[in-house]
Amino acid sequence: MNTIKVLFIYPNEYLSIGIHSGIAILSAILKEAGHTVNLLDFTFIKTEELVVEETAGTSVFLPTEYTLADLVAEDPATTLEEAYIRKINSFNPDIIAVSVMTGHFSPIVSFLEKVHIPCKVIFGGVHPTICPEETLSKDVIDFICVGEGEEMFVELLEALENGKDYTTIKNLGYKENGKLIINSLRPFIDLNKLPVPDWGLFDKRHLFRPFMGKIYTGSFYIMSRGCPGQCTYCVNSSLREKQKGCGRYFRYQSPETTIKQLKALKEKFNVTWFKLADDSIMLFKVKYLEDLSKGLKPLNFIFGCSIRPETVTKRKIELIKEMGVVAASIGIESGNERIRKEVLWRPMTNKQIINAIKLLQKYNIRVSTFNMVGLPEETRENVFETIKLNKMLNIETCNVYILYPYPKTHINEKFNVNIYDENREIIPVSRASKFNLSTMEPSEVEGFIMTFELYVRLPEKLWPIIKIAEKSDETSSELREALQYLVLEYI
Ligand code: B12
Ligand code: SF4
Repeated sequence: MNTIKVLFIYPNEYLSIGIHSGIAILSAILKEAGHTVNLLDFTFIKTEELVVEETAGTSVFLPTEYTLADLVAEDPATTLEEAYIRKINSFNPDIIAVSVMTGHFSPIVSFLEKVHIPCKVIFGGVHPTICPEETLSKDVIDFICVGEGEEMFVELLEALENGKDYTTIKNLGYKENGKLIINSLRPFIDLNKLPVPDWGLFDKRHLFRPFMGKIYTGSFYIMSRGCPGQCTYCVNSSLREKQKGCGRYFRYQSPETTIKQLKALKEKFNVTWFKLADDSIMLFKVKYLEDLSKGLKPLNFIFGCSIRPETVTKRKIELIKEMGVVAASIGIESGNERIRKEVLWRPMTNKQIINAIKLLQKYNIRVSTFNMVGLPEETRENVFETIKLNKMLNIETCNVYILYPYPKTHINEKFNVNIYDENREIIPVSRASKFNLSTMEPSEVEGFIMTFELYVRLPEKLWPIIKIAEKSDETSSELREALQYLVLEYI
């Protein structure tokens, strides 16, 4: 072998658009090391007819001249197997590299068990990092990457290329005579040494961004790794624990690196919009944001970002506004302070959330919130506290999810949740209500997913009607449609 041919697989959901930063960084690094990289991305493989549901939330983005549905309209429907075989035949990889979150794990393992695999397979990403033994125990997987992959993957490919010993490579997991071996971890890498992520590996449609009636070009970009938070439903505590001794867990690159990289992405891909994927931009120091803002302002980007409400200050908001931030997402998660503090370990008060959101709104930054239902100890009344908090803040878009007890999180361990079904497959995120962690029935929790935004956006007088729409029968579905229409046309 001269150089190694690496085929990344991104087992993403259909049309869940956005460039995967992990794969894009690894691809740039592998190409720099002289390898050939290709991608099998499930995002645009049209396996089913697209159903575009216009939800109340989409209204804030205002219609644009074309939609994502238009972009895929001409795509021929195919199966994932056919797409895989075509790619394998045309590229003929030496190694298949799969990046997985927990939700992707069982489907992609079953997929690989079904198809013919012509070469070695390595898995990396959040799931192999938090559940290394489980991942490596699968017959179809030869290697895993635990934690950061930049240096490990280059060293592994070099060893494979030259027939050298790979058994001492840090962050690597492998099998020896059927035994699972997971090597120790290396120090965290210097984020300032990372190359510009290889967005060119991905389908251009990942850069499609409708916002406020216009279409922008761009995707996710991340300046930091880790998070100082301890939230009980999040894998961060477990990632921190696992990587103890690797260096400072919450780490970030310099503003100069960010400015240089965003400039390069603008030149190459005509980028006008970035979603900063860092857990909270407010965690960066004032001086950092000053430098960032100074360097980014002349580039005229618009940005979306995430914000932890208790970290907000007026000065930091002024700076992000100056830099081009036009939208921010904030995790409310629960409107009940006790649940938020004692169950979720999110110590911020309602007052802090209200002040943070009002301040953002004052600076004309559009706010979307993240909320959860189905929380341990949660009652129907508590859900209405979350709804009312969103309502009083005039939130333009609220996202709501059912809490999923991801492996190795505090909640998973406290309630000893088994996330596997009878076939040892991970229960999908779409069936999270089945974990039954709250005081409500799973059907009631699912009902809130379908109606949460209607409760937020329609007057309280209509709530008894929305309650009828919480059910999953046909009449309720028609009623939801009528209520959605009401929101879109009149509110
Ligand atoms: C941006 C982001 C998103 C974006 C984009 C996702 C994406 N494709 O990158 C969007 C908004 C789409 C998203 C959605 C979701 N996300 Co998300 N997301 C993130 C976030 C904030 C940053 C990811 C990132 O860019 N990291 C930086 C890159 C460089 O790191 P990385 O991907 O881990 O890659 C490194 C290593 O893992 C390794 N590596 C990764 N892959 C591979 C492969 C190989 C072969 C090798 C060798 C190495 C390797 O090397 C890389 C470089 O060091 C993370 C939290 C976080 N801070 O990581 C959550 C996170 C990944 N998301 C999470 C979740 C739960 C979701 C959702 C399920 C939420 C929901 N309820 O809908 C959805 C799933 C959507 C989907 N399509 O599947 C969880 C995953 C938990 C878990 N156990 O799986 C995380 C960890 C958040 C959290 N703290 O709990 N997410
Ligand atoms: S603030 Fe967000 S990323 Fe940080 S621990 Fe909490 S949920 Fe996880």
